[in-house]
Amino acid sequence: MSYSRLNSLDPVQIDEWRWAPFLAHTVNVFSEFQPKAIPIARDYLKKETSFGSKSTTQLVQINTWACQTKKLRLARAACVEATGIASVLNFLITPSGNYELPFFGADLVTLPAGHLLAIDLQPVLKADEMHTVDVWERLIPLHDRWQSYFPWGGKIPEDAQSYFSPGFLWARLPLSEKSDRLIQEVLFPAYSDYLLLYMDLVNKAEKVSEERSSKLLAGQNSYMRFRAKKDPARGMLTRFCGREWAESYINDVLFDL
Ligand code: DBV
Repeated sequence: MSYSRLNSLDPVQIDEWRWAPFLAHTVNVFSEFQPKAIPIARDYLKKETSFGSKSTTQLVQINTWACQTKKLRLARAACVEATGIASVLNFLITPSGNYELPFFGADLVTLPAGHLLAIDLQPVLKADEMHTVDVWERLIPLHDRWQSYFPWGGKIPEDAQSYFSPGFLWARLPLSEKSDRLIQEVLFPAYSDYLLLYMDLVNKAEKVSEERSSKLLAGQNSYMRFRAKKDPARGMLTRFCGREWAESYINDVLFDL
């Protein structure tokens, strides 16, 4: 009988999951911020199902790690492993609307066609300098340092561009040993740098006015609506777990307004 998870802070255990070191590091960083568990239904905390024909049945494991802290409304990781088909860490931090903070978003995806790697401090209000200047001043040097190791990920979907910063670390890599090394030796420290910057911004953030907070919340809601509507994983989650489960996972857990 595999290990069951009862709350969103319980450790995620997925055998041979390539993104385990990234989540372990994230959990370790959050341990300094008095994380509180989030009420999530058991069927979304840990889901095991099988995929494929009789002869090629593949185990699919989906786990959700999540918490909230004083200044962060929700930090949640969707962890997917279907060996040979998909291996994903999709991590999103949504700050409280009371602070002038961006989102932290990471989409680390391995498919038969290759690796897709996306890490960013995504603006809640992209066209608002009061929201972006201080962040980008520190983010862009980090991006200059790390993006150069990776081939650019290619065109970002037109309608998604307003949700990314100029410091968006974006790459696509082939499946190879060289890519495996690049992920362990370069992407991991890059991810740690981006997360370190984000948590330092959180530490320094001070409460904003009511008026400003409502503007930030409006920006957060438009982002959440967009992500829920256009989630590139919808097809995969529907194939693995059926339409009803996938829609509820996307709308009620991952991009919950
Ligand atoms: N993406 C998610 C969640 C995932 C997930 C919750 C549970 O938001 C996985 C899993 N992302 C995932 C998968 C793919 C992508 C692609 C499986 C590959 C889909 C495919 O090719 O079949 C960043 N993720 C992508 C893409 C981008 C991102 C830009 C390529 C999309 C494309 O080519 O169409 N982060 C992601 C994103 C936004 C963001 C789309 C939008 C604002 O913030």
